[in-house]
Amino acid sequence: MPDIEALARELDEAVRTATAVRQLSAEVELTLDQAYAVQAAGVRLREARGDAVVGAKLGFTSRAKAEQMGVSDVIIGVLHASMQTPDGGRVDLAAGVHPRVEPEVAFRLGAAIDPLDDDADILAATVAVAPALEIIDSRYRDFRFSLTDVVADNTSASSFVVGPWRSFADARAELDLAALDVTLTVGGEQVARGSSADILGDPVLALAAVKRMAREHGVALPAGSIILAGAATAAVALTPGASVEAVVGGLGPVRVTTSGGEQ
Ligand code: OOG
Ligand code: MG
Repeated sequence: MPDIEALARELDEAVRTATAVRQLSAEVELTLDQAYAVQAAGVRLREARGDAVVGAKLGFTSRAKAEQMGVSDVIIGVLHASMQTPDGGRVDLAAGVHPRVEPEVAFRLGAAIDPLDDDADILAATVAVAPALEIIDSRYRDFRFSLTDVVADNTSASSFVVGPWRSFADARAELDLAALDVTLTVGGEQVARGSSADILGDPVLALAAVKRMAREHGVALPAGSIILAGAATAAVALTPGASVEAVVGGLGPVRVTTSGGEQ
């Protein structure tokens, strides 16, 4: 039996010291359930430090991401308060191992959703939508992992930036959320391009997927939860002093700059 708590502490230490560790799968064979148990134990360690759960994220909802990382199953991870960086804010690369950025769509839940409640309507509970950037940072050497490795490592979650929120009802009435052009630029140069359709065919489908995955893997969806639907394009390595912008069609831009991390 793998020592779930010890593995969670090892990954938590890797986050806090920004030091890469060897892939867990090189030494222990984890089942998917055990990998989610490691993730949950890591969430408890953060909560014990006062770092509240503020939402959930999906990974590998686009072909571009699945191909980039060689993992094709959709995964769920947990977002904490300390991970949120304000729009236009700065992320310190020295606080990470080898951070990458990816353009996403974010949703916000007005009310808590109990994933075990068949009648809980996550679409009806969704009040807002926004363009977003996710900064992922695998704690594993060379940013390489198996499905269970990346699940245990809280799906590489590191930080995220949410652009201007707008009413979900208004956005759905005025825009085709399944056909928004997505661009990622660094220093004014376009480094990735895609469409919101690349996220499960329609990012709105991420909401039902989050509820299903949260039920399967014991993830909480408190009121006010921010849901990251997954990247529309492959992720791009961050360099020091970069100004990063994603534009998600009519949802508009979201920005972050980087500091630190000079080698
Ligand atoms: C895992 C996280 C994937 C996404 O949006 O697909 C993810 C990784 O690529 O390290 O966040
Ligand atoms: Mg992501």
